[in-house]
Amino acid sequence: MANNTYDSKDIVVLEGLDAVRLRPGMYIGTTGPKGFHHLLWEIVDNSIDEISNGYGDTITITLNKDGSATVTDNGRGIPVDLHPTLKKSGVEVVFTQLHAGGKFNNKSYSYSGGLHGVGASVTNALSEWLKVEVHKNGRKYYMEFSSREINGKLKSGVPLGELEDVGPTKQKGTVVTFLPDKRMFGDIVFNFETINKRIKELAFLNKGLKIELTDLRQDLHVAYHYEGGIKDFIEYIDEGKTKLFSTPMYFSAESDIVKLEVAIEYTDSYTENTFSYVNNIPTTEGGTHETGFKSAWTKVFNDYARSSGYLKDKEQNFLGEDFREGITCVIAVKMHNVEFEGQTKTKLGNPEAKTEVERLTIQEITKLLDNKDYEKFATVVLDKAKAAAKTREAAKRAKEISRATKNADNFNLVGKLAACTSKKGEKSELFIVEGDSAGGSAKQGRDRMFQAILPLKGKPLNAEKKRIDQVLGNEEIRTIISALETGIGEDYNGENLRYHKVIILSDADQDGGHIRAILLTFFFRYMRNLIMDGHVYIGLPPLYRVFKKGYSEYVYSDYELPAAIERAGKGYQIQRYKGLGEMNPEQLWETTMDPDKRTLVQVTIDDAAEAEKMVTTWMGDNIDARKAYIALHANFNREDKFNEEFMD
Ligand code: TTJ
Repeated sequence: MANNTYDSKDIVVLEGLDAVRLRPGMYIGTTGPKGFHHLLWEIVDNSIDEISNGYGDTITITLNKDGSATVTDNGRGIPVDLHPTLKKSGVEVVFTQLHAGGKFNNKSYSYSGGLHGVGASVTNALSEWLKVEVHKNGRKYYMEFSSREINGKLKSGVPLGELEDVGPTKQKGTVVTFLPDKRMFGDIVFNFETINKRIKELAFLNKGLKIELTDLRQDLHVAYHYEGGIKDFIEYIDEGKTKLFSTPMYFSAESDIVKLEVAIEYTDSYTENTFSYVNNIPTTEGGTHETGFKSAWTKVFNDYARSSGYLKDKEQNFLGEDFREGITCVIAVKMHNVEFEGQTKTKLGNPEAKTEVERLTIQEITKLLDNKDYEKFATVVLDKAKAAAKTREAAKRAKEISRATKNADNFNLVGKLAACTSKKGEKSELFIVEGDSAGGSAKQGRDRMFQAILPLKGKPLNAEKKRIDQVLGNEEIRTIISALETGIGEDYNGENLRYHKVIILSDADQDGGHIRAILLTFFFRYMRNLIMDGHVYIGLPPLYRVFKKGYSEYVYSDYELPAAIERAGKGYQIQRYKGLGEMNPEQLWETTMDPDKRTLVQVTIDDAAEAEKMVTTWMGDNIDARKAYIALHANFNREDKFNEEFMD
């Protein structure tokens, strides 16, 4: 604005859709890629609602060459008749009326009809244009909106005309095409992988739903359809794991408060993997529904152990965690008026979800356990719990060791750690360096003010295959645990984190990749929040140095090498670094450690289920599955792709 003085004519009452453009954060969280894709999910949600209410079975998403996206379904179609009080067609209401409140992540989802159109107006408000076709009662209706300047002011999502009957049709359903507005989102475009991952999850969560994605920009097409729903989801996550019972246990139940679906399976692993959802939204931080389920599961199986004589009178009950060792579990809840809490607003807060999920779970498993077919399942659960309880005792001892490392006499364990001078965690970095020789160079080359070095001599053990007591018994792992000062597992406390950047520095070869995968697996299993909170990084060492008299350039990938050679010109030489150990301290500093010059890749986990599958496939014991996975994701080891391929 040219001048900063205000008078009364500048004070406007924000009306309708224009409010969305002024405070996009309130409606879509951010105007980054996440908010951009939110526009699409607002539309898709409507179609999912329609289909889960029993109307239609197919959703298609098309990413068009002009940057717009088209969503179709074969449901009943948005209402076309006039809204009695608003005197506008249903279509116009859906796309121009802001849903009251409109606060991001605080919507009351309609899972069983009634509240259609929630949020679609937000997509319209933030689009350059939006076009709707409704196929209903044998007629095709059309309406178009655009965001454009009217009397010198940019107005959001204004109808170009009324809803029109444009002729007969044999189809049924709704077709919406919209172009996100560059004035809001700049150069952001739809990301095939982001959408692909989410629709796959939606297909698992909504059994029977057929969902297709076509990317016309790059000629890609995928389609998902799971008749088994979350049962298929479990089988997908556990592909390649050794199962203790032939098929996942599954039940669903409904009351006037919640609709509940659970699938659960035991594998021979030692960790718990629970994925919960509310209204198709992942609740990464868990919440009341998860608590209710867990409490029911523990109660039912302890009762069963007593009544069947599996637990003798004087023996103690199993703990909840004993029953959850090696489980993969998907809990999907649908309910109204959800409240999300927690740091990332992904924790369900509604107290009634705990009591209802607990009640329904007890009721349903009790029914299943009366069935002879599930006798074997119950035995699997109890045997697993018994083994878990036994190692829990051993783990307790090991945990005491881990806690003791926080005290004065941890000298032995952190003996190899070269600590930094600064005591401020936010400023401090820990380099976990492969090999003693590279570790030595890193110690000499570092800025000791804020950079600590921990050399790893051998390969630390594979966290995926060991029980917690063995993991904690490993010296390399214990050194890492004591250096970070957070504790592990349920004891993990991010506030005590000694180094806010934990940087894994390993060679750019197979062994280095393996060490990196082992460390990430350990963090994923025992310090997941370290990754979630963005503290874990991969350092990228150079692969080559191209040099001649008076010229030197480091090259970080094969792909960049030809250009570097060209820049060097005649008479150049190439030094190829086979490992970090070949660099002297100065070189290591300037290529890999100096914050002004280095490249770090932050490790993130957006999609915990996919990351879980990735980690088990990569680190678990099913070699065939691993080979298949590597073949599919061939650039897993390319650091620049790390986020996309491994965790993100
Ligand atoms: C609501 O109840 C009366 C009959 O129509 C129901 C309805 O609105 N169904 C409906 C809406 N199906 N699909 C939509 C829809 C689809 C897209 C792609 C976008 C939007 C905003 C709504």
